[in-house]
Amino acid sequence: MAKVLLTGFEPYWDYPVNSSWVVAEKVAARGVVGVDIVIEQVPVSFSRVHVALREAVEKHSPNMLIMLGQSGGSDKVKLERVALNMMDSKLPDNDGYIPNEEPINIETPAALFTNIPIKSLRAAIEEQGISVKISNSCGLYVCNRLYYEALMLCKKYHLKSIFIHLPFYEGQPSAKPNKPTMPQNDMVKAIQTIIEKINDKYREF
Ligand code: PCA
Repeated sequence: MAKVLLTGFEPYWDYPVNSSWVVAEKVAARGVVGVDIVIEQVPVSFSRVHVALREAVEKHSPNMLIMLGQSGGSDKVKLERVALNMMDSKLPDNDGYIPNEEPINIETPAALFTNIPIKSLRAAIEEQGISVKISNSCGLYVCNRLYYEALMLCKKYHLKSIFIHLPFYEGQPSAKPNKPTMPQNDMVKAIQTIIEKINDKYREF
C-alpha cells in the first residue's frame, strides 16, 4: 500500500490557527482508499523546517510527500510548481529570524520543479468544482524553504512530491477581514483528490 507523508505548518505571525494543519488533520481523519496517510506538523523556522522534514521522511519512509501551507489572501488552492534556492522576508519566522536574500545552498540548483504532472492534478480538482490554479512562485518564506528541501530529498529517495498553498478557511480565527476564504470541505476534497490521482498514476510505487 502506498504511503503518504502529509505535512502542515504550526501557527505563525498573528494567526493562532494555520489552515494547512487543520486541513492536514481532516484529510488524515477522512482518509483515502488504498493509501496510508501519516501527518506531521512542521515548524515555521528557516533553520529547523528542513531538519524536521528529513527526520519525518526517515521515520515514515513514504512514497509521496505532500506539503500544505497557508497562503492568506489567496482565493484558490494553489499547486506549486517550483521551489527557488533563495530565502528572503520582511517578517520574522517563529525563531525571530529575517533572511535577506540568502541562498538555501550555494552548491545546489537555482530552482527545483515538482516531479508530479501538475496539470492533470489541476484538471482533477477542477472537475470537483473547486477553485484551483497552478502557481509558479511558492514565495521566499518558510514554505519555499521546505519545498526546496523536499525536492532535494526526491533525488535521494524514491519520492513523488508537491507543495500546495491553501487559503484561509471559512470562519478561521484571525483570518484577515476582507480576505477570501474557502470552505474547509473543498480544501480537504482537493487534497484527497490529489492523493487519489497520484496513487492511481504511480501504482507501481
Ligand atoms: N505559510 C507560510 C509559512 C507557513 C505557512 O503556513 C509560507 O507561505 O511560507
